[in-house]
Amino acid sequence: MSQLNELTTRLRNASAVTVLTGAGVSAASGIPTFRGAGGLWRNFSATELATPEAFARDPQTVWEWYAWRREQILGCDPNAAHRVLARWTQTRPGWRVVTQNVDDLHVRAGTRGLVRLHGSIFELRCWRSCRGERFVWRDERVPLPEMPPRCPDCGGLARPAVVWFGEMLDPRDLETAAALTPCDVFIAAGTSAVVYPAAGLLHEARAQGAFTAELNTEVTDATRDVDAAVQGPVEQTLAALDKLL
Ligand code: BV8
Ligand code: ZN
Repeated sequence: MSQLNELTTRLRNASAVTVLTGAGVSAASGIPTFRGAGGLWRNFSATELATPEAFARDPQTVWEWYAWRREQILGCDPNAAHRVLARWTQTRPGWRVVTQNVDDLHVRAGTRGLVRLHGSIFELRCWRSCRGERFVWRDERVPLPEMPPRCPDCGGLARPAVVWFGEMLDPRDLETAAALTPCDVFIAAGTSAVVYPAAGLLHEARAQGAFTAELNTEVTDATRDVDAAVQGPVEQTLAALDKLL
């Protein structure tokens, strides 16, 4: 039986399905992935810029990178992968999406009960956490009126309200995601599965008996660990799965 057929059969009989998404699901919308061709900006890699150390050293440059990404993302729309996943969460109770992406495309596609592990590129918070780390505000203006943007409360530096490398994820998000690993089917879609703790969710699901699958255009660190690896662009493979269900 082909990997796609086996995954289809498993999904048909599943009541709890968790899909972990990465940058690959937004590729077809025109947003470059981190490790793909478009992943560099002024020859910096994401792991060099998406850190509190980089921001402390040079907030202007880090904000220019985020401003460039925000402008790109605002010109992009959700693609078939986002739409299929959104419909699954709306029509199939127990089917959930956990995303590593900060581009808000799952939100714009209407995904119900979305778990965002790394925050949103359109949300900001105070660099000094003058009102606590959980005080976050939304600002979708492109370009931002002031660079770098300021905190409305203390007038100090604002930062993107995303989780940087070396920073803890919000324990509430991590708990919600972990509670979704005891499921019938766990799918890793469009992710290189190298960033933890997000990538660890696949192993947690497998350890609890889930049928695991990967939807990716290439072989990744996770491919050897999954029960079904369906190669191809996720915007096509998810649409094909949706038709077969
Ligand atoms: C933490 C938000 C612990 C920001 C992101 C050394 C020092 C410090 C930390 C570490 C270290 N070593 C390891 C760590 C832990 C680190 C980590 O995992 N590093 C990796 C690089 C090894 N993790 C962390 O730091 C995390 N925090 O561990 O804290 C801690 C403990 C105690 C005290 C303090 C802290 C925080 C990680 C979160 C980082 N933030 N994003 C922003 O976006 O600006 S991660 C960012 O990169 C994304 O959010 C995403 O999660 C990740 C990119 O991964 P992918 O989404 O998978 O994207 P990628 O480009 O890699 O792959 C795309 C895939 O799609 C590819 O496989 C490709 O083939 C496929 N694809 C492409 N097109 C398609 C497709 N597939 C299908 N169809 C297509 N069309
Ligand atoms: Zn402040």
